[in-house]
Amino acid sequence: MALALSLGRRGQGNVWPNPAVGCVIVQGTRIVGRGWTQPGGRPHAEPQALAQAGAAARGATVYVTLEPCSHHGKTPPCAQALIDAGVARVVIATQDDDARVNGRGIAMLQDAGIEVLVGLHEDAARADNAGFFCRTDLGRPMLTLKLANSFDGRIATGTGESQWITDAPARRLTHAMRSRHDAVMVGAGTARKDDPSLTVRGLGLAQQPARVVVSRRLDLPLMGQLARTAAEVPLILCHGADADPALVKAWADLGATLLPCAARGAQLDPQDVMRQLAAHGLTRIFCEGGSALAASLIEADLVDRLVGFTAGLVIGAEGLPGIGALGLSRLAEAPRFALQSSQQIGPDLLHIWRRNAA
Ligand code: AOF
Ligand code: ZN
Repeated sequence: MALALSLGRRGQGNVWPNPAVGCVIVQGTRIVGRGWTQPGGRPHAEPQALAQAGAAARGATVYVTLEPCSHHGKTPPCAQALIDAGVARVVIATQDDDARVNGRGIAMLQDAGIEVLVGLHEDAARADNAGFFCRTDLGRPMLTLKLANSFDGRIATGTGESQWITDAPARRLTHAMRSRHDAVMVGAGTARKDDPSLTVRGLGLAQQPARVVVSRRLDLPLMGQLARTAAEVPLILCHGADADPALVKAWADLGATLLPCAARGAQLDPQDVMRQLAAHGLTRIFCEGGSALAASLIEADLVDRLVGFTAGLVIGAEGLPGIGALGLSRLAEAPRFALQSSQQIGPDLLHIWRRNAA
């Protein structure tokens, strides 16, 4: 199952809206098939592993990180494929919460006389597919907020200089983290100030994560990096219903996907932004700022994971904070996260914190 989990993780960031599943087929003491969900979400993991195993699947044990599907979707049900192949035993890490499956895959296998075991490495399987479960159970994507800051929590000097606070190894790791998410997200201020491309560079990726920009007015540079790359790498713009129709059309003509979202005061409603992104199919989002968007997401309790890269640099009170005002007066009101891991990356410190089940 540990091998199936690591195979499954290969799909993280490139199988949305589907979960990233891994499957290993064992005949006696020999691994005869290995599979994982393919880019775009199909084929599923099991038919990949079954194709490799061929006739050796008969009487074999199958380790799969998610309950095999029971529905006729764009592919036939994986549970049926396992039954047809004549496997003897299926070990499943966790049940599929998708309403079309939800225990029916397990029942199909059992009804066919196959021995089924559920729950092996369940916590790891839930964590690896936290984005998928978040979308199916809560109707929103899993959200990671990443900040690169100084020892005193600043992300730039008072004049806005921010390149670079952390060293090259941390920045390389950030690109690897982007690649394991369905989309990289920033607010309009960051898109205007930094003119980022938000692409993953230097990893030879076949499929880039989508880029999401949250901008109520859509007043983003039409000549910048995002506009230039809109036709090559998916660009999703969350905007308000009151955005200038000429800008909506200009961005659509450039190849961007436009998602109208509800407003709340002067900003877009972060809950609705997440709902619309989930409806578009996104399951794992990596938010890289800026401070206003980060604050609105934290305030709405939508942040599942905090990823911090902290440098041994002290900027002082004139420096810019990574997260804007939350309007808190009491510590008891401050959202608390639990430390998941910490590690030295080159000269910097990486620390990861979790809020919910992410
Ligand atoms: C599996 N193995 O590798 C994956 C599964 O739209 P479809 O037909 O591709 O179905 C998508 C659903 O199938 C998805 O919501 C989830 O329930 C399941 N994903 N199932 O047996 C896999 N990726
Ligand atoms: Zn399937």
